[in-house]
Amino acid sequence: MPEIDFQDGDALILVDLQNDFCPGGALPIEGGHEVVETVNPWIEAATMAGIPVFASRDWHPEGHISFEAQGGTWPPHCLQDSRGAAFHPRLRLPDGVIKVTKGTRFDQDQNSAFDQTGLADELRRRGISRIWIAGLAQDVCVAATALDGRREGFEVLLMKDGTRPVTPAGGQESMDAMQNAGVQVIGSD
Ligand code: VGL
Ligand code: ZN
Repeated sequence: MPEIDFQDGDALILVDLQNDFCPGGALPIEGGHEVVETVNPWIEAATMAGIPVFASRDWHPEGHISFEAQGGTWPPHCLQDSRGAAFHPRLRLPDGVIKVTKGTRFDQDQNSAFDQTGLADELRRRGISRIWIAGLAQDVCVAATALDGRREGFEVLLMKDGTRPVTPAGGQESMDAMQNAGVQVIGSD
């Protein structure tokens, strides 16, 4: 486990740790289920330290604009109230987890957990200045969330062992983009 020192003013943000992004799901990411096991101890450490835990979820209506049949990029995934949209059963979310629901708009996708959710103001309201991010997928929703976090003026730490990309190339590209934006990468390498 990399050095994690949670302190007052921190939040842990878990991005889209849902069945559809894990092997067997509609948009499976290699090793997605491993991330779940990796983040569980971090959730526990955050909870012990009194650090709030936010869990975002992709939550699409039927025929969402991001689906291939509608001219989008992805196979249908994370349909509202479906099993695929549920958080992974092995993810140990704490009591008091704060859920952030996104991807519900009919007219556009929302990759970032900050995109029109009010998350930035909610974090500020809670006195949070630094966010630790893990989840899926590194090159899509994790990167979008981390970059928006920087734009909103937060210190952003990406937990490298707690994320996986859709593609290796996307993983490298997104890592460069995040580091260029001042995201600190914590963990192996
Ligand atoms: C995501 C593709 C489509 C993600 C969401 O959570 O990274 N990826 N929708
Ligand atoms: Zn989606």
